[in-house]
Amino acid sequence: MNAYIERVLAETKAKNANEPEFLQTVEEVLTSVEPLINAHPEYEKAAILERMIEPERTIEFRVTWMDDAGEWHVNRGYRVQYNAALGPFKGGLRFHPSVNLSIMKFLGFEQVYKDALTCLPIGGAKGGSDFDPNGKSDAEVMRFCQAFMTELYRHIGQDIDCPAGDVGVGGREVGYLYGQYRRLMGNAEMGAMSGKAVSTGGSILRPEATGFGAVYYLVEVLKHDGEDIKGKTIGISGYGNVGWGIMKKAADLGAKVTYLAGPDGYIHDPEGITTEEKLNFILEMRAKDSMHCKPYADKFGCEFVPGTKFWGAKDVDIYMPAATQNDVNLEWAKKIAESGVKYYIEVANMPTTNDALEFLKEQKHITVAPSKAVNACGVSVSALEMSQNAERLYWSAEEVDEKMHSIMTNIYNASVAAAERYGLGYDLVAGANIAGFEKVAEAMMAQGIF
Ligand code: 2IT
Repeated sequence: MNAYIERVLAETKAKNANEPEFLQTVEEVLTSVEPLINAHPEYEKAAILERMIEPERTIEFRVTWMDDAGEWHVNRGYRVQYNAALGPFKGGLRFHPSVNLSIMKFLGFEQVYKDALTCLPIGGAKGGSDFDPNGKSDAEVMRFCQAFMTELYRHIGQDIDCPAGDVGVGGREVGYLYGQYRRLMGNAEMGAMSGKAVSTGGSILRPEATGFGAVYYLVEVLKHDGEDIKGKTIGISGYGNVGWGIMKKAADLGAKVTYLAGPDGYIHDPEGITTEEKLNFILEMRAKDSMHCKPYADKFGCEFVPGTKFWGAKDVDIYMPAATQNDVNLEWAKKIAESGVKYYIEVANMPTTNDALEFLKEQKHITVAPSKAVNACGVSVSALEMSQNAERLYWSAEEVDEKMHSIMTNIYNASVAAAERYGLGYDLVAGANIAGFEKVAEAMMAQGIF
């Protein structure tokens, strides 16, 4: 390995030994950009890697809120403002009990390169809390969001940092967060948060964007092999916003999601989750209880297999993990390889452990696509929301969709080109890392060392 990368990796591991998810993504990205680092010896003198690994700013704060019974609770809030070389910090907020600094830093680090890939003027950040919105009343969620923003507001702004949603933070939460921001600031600075409802300055198609974009990217991957998405079957994990968007767009294009995994097990619907009734049921099911997908099987009379994942099923053409990090480990990756499936398209942030990712990439019969590229349409439409807010205009669905298409095609093409430029062949994972990394490094070099 390149000596500079090796040294920085060792230093990063020593310094952040208690942050496994963060180390996982740093190792994955740094190893794959080796040809780029080899080609730029000046990066070492400018301490590019060290500066990319250290967030520009990390904010950690107390969030105190009252439940409906009048009991007080204290959660921990975060905002990791990772890198703003390309534009204001941008990235989602995650509310989930698993949230800790390691998860925030891994998500923030990934966000920097994802946001660079979009070619829109946005830096990378991530935030959130270990608050669990599941099972909370609407009033509790509102009070939590208001308490969270009462600290966060002083650190964000349309030209500073624009948070949005992620796991556990959807339109409702963004609404409450933005409402509190507006109240505290005394102005309607709409570009300070994205993922807002259309009625309050949001962009049309933002809820659908991540899932739709993932399917647009998939279409490019299939095109490369002379394949059509029509008639293809897809297995996904996760039925949050992203999974829902995939189901919807796949159905629009004549494909169908036939496997769906949730925290409680998986369902198999050979007919596909394609009708409006089924898609709406998914939304209702998630709103009621995001921990169980079994109600879908009960309602539509299909198979439910409790307590396991469907990775390894043979009667599906494409796997799209869209749940959360480290969904697919080496053991599952081996089952995926044995199944004979040709496409492994990551959608959730870092859904694959590093050894599993390496293993899947080595399988000649599988094309692997990285989440950084595949799920970038969500943040892209967030950035388009910022543009619309700055213009004080709303764009039509056609306008937004057309931009979504071209952004995703560009990301795919830029990834293919970057891998080829560095002699790596058709490597979508390294290609995306290199293309994103190159943009950030160039901007940092241009701005001087600090
Ligand atoms: O992971 C992601 O890209 C997001 N959660 C969306 C971030 C955003 O700013 O819309």
